[in-house]
Amino acid sequence: MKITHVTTRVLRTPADNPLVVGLPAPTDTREFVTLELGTDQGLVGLGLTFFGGALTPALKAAVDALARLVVGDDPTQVEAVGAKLRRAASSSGPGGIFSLALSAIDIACWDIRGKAVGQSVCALLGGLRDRVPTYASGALMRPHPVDYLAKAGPRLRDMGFRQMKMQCGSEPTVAASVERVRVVREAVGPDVDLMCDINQLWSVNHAIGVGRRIEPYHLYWLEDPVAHDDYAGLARVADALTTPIAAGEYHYGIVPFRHLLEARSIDIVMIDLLRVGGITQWMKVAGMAEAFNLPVVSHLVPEMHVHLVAAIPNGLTVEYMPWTLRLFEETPALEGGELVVPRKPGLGLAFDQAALKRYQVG
Ligand code: SMN
Ligand code: MG
Repeated sequence: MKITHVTTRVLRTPADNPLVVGLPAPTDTREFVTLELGTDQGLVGLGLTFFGGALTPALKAAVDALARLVVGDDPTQVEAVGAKLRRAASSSGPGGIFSLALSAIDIACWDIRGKAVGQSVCALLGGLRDRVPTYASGALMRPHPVDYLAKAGPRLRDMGFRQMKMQCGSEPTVAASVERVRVVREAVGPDVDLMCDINQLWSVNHAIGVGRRIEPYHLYWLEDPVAHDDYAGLARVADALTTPIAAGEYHYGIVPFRHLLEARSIDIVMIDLLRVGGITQWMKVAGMAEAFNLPVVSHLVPEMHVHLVAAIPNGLTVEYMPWTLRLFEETPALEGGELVVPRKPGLGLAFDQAALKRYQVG
C-alpha cells in the first residue's frame, strides 16, 4: 500500500467545554490541525495535532511538508515513516513543532493500519479491554471560583463520572489552596476519585507544604506540582507525600520519560499523544512505565487515547477532555464512568463534514 495524497486543515472552535454548565460562553478560541492521508487502496487515515498557538499556520505547514515526504511510502511501516521524517527534518526535533507534526502523521498511519486489516487500533496494540475508566476534565478550572466548583463537581458526578480533575495552584495563600481542595472533596463526597492539577505553578517546598496539608482529602493524584523538567524536585515531592504524583504531559519524545522514571520523579505516568510523537512512541513510553511498575494515564484527545489506554496492561484512566469531540461524527460512548472502545476498524473516527465546514480557517 502507498500513501497517495495529503489533506490538511486548520480548524478554529470556541474554547468551550460541554461539561461546564452555568458559566458565560467563552470568547476565545482553540485551533487544531487535521490530517487526512489517502492511499492507493482507497483507505484514508485521520490524524490530528495542536498546541501551535500563534504558530498554528507553521504547524499546518510542518504537517504538510512532512506528510508530502512520505507520499509513495507504505503507511503500515510506521517506524520506516518515522525514521524517514526524522532524517528529513534534520535537527528540528525532537521537541516542538516537529514532534507535534510527526504525531499527526503517525496517528493517521495507525488508522490506516487498522482499516487495512479490519481491526481497531486497540486490537492491533494488544486489545486488553473493551472499556476503560475515564475522568471529567476541563470543567473545574483555575479561574472558576470555589463556590462554582462546589456546584459543578456534583453535576459531573450526576452525569455519571466517578473520577474528575480540578485545577488549583494560583491561590494567594496556602490556606486558600487547602480550602479549595477541601470544598471540592466535601461537595463530591468520598467515593469520587478526585485529581488536582497544579500545572507547574509551585516550588518544591511549596508543593510539599501544601501537599501535606491536603493529604486528608485523599487526592487520586496531584499533577505537575512543579516544573516538568525538575526531575529531582519532582522526586522530592513524590517522596514526601503519600498522594501519588502524576506528570509527563509537557514532555516531548520518549527520552525525558527515561529521566522521570530513573529519578523516581513520579508515581503515575501521563503521556500526551501529540507531544510524545504519536501512537508508536506513546506505546514505547507505556512499556517503559510498565517495567517500572507504574500506571499510565492519557492527556487530551480521549477519542484516540481510549484505544491506547485500553490496550495496555498498566492503563489507568483516560482524561475526558472534550475539546476535540465535536470534530468527529461519532465518538466513544460514555457508560457508567467508562469509555467504550470503538470496534470499528482503525480509530473508528470520521471527521464530521459539517464541523469541517463550520470551523475551517482559510
Ligand atoms: C491541560 C493542559 C493543556 C491543555 C489543557 C489542559 C491540563 C490537563 O494540564 O492536564 O488537562
Ligand atoms: Mg495537566
